[in-house]
Amino acid sequence: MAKETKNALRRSILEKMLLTRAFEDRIAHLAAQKDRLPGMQILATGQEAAVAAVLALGPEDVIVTNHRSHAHLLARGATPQSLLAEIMGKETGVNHGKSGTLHMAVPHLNVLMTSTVVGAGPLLAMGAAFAQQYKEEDAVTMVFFGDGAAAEGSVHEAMNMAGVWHLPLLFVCENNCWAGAQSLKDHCSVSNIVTRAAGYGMPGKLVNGNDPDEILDTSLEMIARCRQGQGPALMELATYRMRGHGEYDHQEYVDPEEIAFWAQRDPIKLFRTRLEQDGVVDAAQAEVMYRDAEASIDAALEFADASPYPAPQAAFDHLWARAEEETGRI
Ligand SMILES: Cc1ncc(C[n+]2csc(CCOP(=O)(O)OP(=O)(O)O)c2C)c(N)n1
Repeated sequence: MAKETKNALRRSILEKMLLTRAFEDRIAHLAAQKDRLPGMQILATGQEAAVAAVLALGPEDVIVTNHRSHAHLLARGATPQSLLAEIMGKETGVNHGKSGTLHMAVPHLNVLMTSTVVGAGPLLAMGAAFAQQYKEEDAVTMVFFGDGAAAEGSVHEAMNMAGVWHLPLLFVCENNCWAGAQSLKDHCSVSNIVTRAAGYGMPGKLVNGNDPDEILDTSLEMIARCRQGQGPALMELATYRMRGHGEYDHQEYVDPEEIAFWAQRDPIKLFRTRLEQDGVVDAAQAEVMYRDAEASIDAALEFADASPYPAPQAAFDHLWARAEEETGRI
């Protein structure tokens, strides 16, 4: 990839990381106020570098994500308005206020599903990748899941069949060291998920999950491989969950030194400094990006607040998608 194209991509990555942080900081703020947001809120704070994987995809590709989805959805092009309105249960939300935060789908952006059913994503993604292969499309599927999900039988089944059928499926495990209140060593027999790739006949790569450059390079390489019909691959992002499992969870069970260690590795601070050092953005441009992100969240909140709740009689609308109408696919 030409240097200028790559640097333009790196600028977009920083922009989306800043947008995600501004979006999630606002959610945390709203969640702390009584009766402002329904349900639980699960944030990807500290994991924003994952946007690099999404930005390595083309518009024809499909993504499937999990309950920690904001970075993925914003990177894919979902607007803060439509996501915030959804989270607030409003009619103008991405799923007309019916999915709430944990099950958002954005068919026109090929975001097939967000699921909080742990381990459900990879099997669904396997189906999407099978369809892409069957229809001889030049497209791939990328599925995000956590280290906790990697312990589910469904994820192993998906990896096995993807390996057997050489599906164009990129598994992206965001290993953020925790699954709910369980640490990795309490639920996983090996120290890294990536070692399991060999068992399913696919390449695996462990990357620094707080480094967007590493994620971008590995994603581009693995996506190209999938697109060329060489079968699935697994990328593990070694990262950290900076907030609890939901905004009610204040992480009393986590050693404060562990959180402090990872705070030093904040992916946004590190990437912003690197792009400034590389001359890809200057300090003033980065500041404008930050302010633009904040302003777009202000506007999104105004929009969501002013939006109506869905009418009770709409409860049975939009429950089933017509694939050909929603996505142009049959
Ligand atoms: C099948 C299933 N089992 C348990 C849960 C409860 N649950 C929700 S998220 C979660 C932890 C998931 O951990 P991980 O996959 O590592 O993702 P992370 O939250 O760390 O990003 C659990 C146990 C669930 N939603 N679905």
